[in-house]
Amino acid sequence: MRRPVRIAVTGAAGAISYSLLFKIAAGEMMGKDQPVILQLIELPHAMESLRGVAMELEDCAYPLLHTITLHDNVEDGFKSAHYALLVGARPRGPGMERSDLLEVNAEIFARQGRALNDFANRDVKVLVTGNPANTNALIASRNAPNLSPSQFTCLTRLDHNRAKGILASHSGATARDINGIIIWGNHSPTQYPDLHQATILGEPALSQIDMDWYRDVFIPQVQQRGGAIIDARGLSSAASAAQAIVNQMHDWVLGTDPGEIVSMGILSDGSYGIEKGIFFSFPVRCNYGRYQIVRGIEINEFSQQRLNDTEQELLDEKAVIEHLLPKETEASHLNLSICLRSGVTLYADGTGPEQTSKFMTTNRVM
Ligand code: NAX
Repeated sequence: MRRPVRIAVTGAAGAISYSLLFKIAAGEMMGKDQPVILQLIELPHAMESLRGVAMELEDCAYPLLHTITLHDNVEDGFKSAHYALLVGARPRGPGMERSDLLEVNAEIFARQGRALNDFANRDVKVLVTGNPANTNALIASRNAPNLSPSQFTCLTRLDHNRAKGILASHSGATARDINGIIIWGNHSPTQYPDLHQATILGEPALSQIDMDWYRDVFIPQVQQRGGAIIDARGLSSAASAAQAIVNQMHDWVLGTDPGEIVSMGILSDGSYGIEKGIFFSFPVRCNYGRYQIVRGIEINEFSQQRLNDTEQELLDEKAVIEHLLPKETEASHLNLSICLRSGVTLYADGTGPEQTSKFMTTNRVM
């Protein structure tokens, strides 16, 4: 049996976690041979509810569930974590402006970034789900000066899966038959679900569906799917969000299938002209526990306009919380580029992890 890995989860008594934790404990995220330690974190007032969730996890008698620990603060909860799933966030309250929402969450995620920096494992992998996910990821990452920004991602796999599911239903294919879906940008209604690279059973998707349907039905449907689920169910998407978290972490850690493209919110390295220093959803492939942006995709005028819109929204979000971003991490966030093939994380300014050993040097940081 392998050594257990430590997975910290915030918002562990919430709706998403009520699906997520059981999937993780069942081995769906890290593999069926990987024991897990769950470090569950909640706000102090939700600890009793969290205790109930922990009892249920215990009652499932999962063979892979090594230990469960409960924490009412992130400093304890992130200790030695190999993976951190930041699910909890402050929801938008009545009368709250979007800028207020950005600011209150900025404080939460700044603290979480510092705690990850100070207490988590050096190669921790972080996935931010709590909304506004892209900007929260930026705040956490900017507050973790000793971690690489490439250790932070935000969840756009739900949007990716939604696009795949909706296209499958419309075309009569199954989700398995579809590849090449791309979600660009923000996890918000400005995101751009791009089908220009998508295939259905190996043939271009856009040659098999009506362009008007793509433009006027599909794109808004994917963009507005979260709202449609709230309208229908009276509650926000939880089980599908949990599935997407499992998918995104699974692929990041264990790799994507050969030829498969997935969407992940990651720090922009300037690819496709997207301004550096914001978390943006890109098409990626994963291997060796790393991700790399799929390059060389042609962007037509239709797509470019949509990329610009969602990029602008992220720049506006960043402007609202700019004063909360530590200056010391600005350079590392503007200089990142990741090369999957060599397994090396490069910094354009030539800085990188220190080379100290006189016997052998590698500059792998993750
Ligand atoms: P719930 O309100 O059911 O649960 C959130 C839990 O987080 C609560 O139990 C709360 O006590 C806890 N919490 C809040 N602040 C915390 C903190 N600072 N530390 C630890 N725990 C904290 O929400 P749920 O439906 O589980 O959704 C969680 C988050 O995911 C929300 O922000 C939601 O907007 C976001 N989503 C993001 C998605 C994405 O694709 N990126 C999709 C699904 C979801 O809407």
